[in-house]
Amino acid sequence: MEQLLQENRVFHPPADFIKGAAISGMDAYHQLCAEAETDYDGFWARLANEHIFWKKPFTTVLDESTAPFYKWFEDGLTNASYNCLDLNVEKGLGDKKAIIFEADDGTVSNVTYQDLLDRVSKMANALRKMGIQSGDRVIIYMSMSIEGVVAMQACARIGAIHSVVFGGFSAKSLQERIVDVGAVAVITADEQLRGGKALPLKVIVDEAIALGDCEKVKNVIVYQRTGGNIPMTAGRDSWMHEVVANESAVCEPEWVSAEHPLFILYTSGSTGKPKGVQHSTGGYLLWAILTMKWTFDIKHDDVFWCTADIGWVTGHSYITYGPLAVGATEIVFEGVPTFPNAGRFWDMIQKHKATIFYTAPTAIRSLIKASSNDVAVHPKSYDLSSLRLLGSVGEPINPEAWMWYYENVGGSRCPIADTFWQTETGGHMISPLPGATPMVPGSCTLPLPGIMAAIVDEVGHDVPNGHGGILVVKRPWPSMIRTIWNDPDRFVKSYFPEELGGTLYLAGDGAIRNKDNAYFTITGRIDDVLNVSGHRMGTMEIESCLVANPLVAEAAVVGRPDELTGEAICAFVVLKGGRPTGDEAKKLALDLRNWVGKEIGPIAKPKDIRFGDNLPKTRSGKIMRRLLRVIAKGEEVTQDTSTLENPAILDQLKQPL
Ligand code: 6R9
Repeated sequence: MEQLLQENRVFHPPADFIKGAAISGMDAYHQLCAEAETDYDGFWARLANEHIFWKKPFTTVLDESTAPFYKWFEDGLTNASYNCLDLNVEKGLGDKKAIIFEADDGTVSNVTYQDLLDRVSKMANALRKMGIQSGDRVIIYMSMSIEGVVAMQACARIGAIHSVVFGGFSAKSLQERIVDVGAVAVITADEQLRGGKALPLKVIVDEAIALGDCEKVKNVIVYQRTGGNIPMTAGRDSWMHEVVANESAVCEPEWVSAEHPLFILYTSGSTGKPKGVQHSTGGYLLWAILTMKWTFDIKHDDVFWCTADIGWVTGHSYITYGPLAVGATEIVFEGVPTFPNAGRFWDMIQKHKATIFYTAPTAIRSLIKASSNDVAVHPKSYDLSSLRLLGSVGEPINPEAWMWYYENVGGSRCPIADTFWQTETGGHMISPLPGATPMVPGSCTLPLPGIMAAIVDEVGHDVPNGHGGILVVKRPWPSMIRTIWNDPDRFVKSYFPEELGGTLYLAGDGAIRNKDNAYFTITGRIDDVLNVSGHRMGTMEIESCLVANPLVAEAAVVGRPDELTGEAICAFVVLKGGRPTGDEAKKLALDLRNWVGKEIGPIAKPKDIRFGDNLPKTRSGKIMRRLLRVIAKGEEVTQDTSTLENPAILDQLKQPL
């Protein structure tokens, strides 16, 4: 154990993997990095010409004239859906399986590239018939399904900008996004099935629209998943199967500038409301393709499985766009990893002969726990010999979980790509390359070729290896965030802060590079963003929600380390009616948890709630979160509390309910 935590074990990629890999060996990696260093524009132009179909070729590569609003390949015309579907059919892959869909109950259905092209074209024609045009925004509020991918691709085909909202989000969260993005249509399903239970979707869309300011929404298109009884509003709502029924399977794509927005995806920032991260078409797609080839070493015969939801960026880049753009066969899974039992992932890998498996540390940790005393759901009870590569994403993977994943899932033969990236980066930034980079458990190793990642201090100066600092990217890259929808000032302030000189992209994570090999290790967020089970949440969002409850006077939210979910949410709450105790406190804590679940979504529910007569504040009235973090961890406060106005409050807050 000691040994593992010191991270001094190095795992080399297997020789036969190196032989066939897209980037084969460290020399090949260094060569690509050198090409980018020597001629940055030339490097990206070469790759964009080799990997993307351009209806009209670009003549400019990187335009920095309005930095940090960078533009890439701007006068080139392309279409993401054409690159993902038509191109593969034209290459003769029409009969190849594009998606193997496994439903919650285990039912399997397959679609080929030709099927998918037909379905996307019909849906795109239907959207056009509703008057939806290039540049219009469409909200997609669906669970994992072929139809979800079809909806996204259909938007891309006609140049409409999709904004997918995770199916677990509340009516309020959905409404805020509908309003902020100015959506003209919502695509949803009657209900979703997860873990054997039917959960509402369409009813939540109705609730969201009823909250107001959604007048722009002229159409709600409903995929019939369960056949559950749901209300339909005449003149606004229609069934997906009905609107596509008589449409042609031929749909001319909208040829858009490489800079045309492909999607907007909301994510948590450190303060205020969620940010609508806007991505481009050309640069984004280029990186989705390249990382499929470089990080995942995707080959014609691979069966690729990314377990993410389409509501997260991982589902965009590594379900809807990347795998299809490279003509791969991929698995799309509707359900949850623990239903009907915690062997579901292993059973599916065995059944579908998955070769590449990409999941999150939180899932790995929960499956380690579930299989520790139940051999039936342990990976060793399944035939996982089809696997050749594993991936991890969403949060740091601790060395113990890495080792378990490597040995038990990968049979000590599969490299692990620990991919560090963000909603804002569009695709992988720092990751081992499976046919090149020697791996160290817990380290995401080295930046991908062309990604100028570095570690700096608070004023933007480089720090030497071995010293912790702030993770930045020094040069713009094609798949980077273009702006925050409706809020360009916030884009500049959040990602290119003055304090760092205004030209460095600030990721929001702390990191350190190893002295010997310059490997990166991510040490966690430097802002007030929590990472719970790989999901980003702002402490402010949860605090505002708690304070919006009529009983609550004040609230402070912090994270504490949690074995399963990485971080857990702890809320310190002051009630208007005074501090409750005993059963009353327990009941109120439950009510507040449910309140947050209803207002934001179940993943935002605080794990711990503590009540106090007050919160620890400085004399100038600032809540001292560093003290709350210590208390949340259950540790003794040894820090200086001399600036605290009301030190006695700490003892009160230490007491669990
Ligand atoms: C893709 C995605 C981004 C934040 C990021 C960081 C954390 C993601 C990680 C990782 C360590 C990794 N993160 N991958 N930390 N190692 N391999 O997760 O996007 O939801 O925007 O979250 O997640 O803190 O800043 P997103």
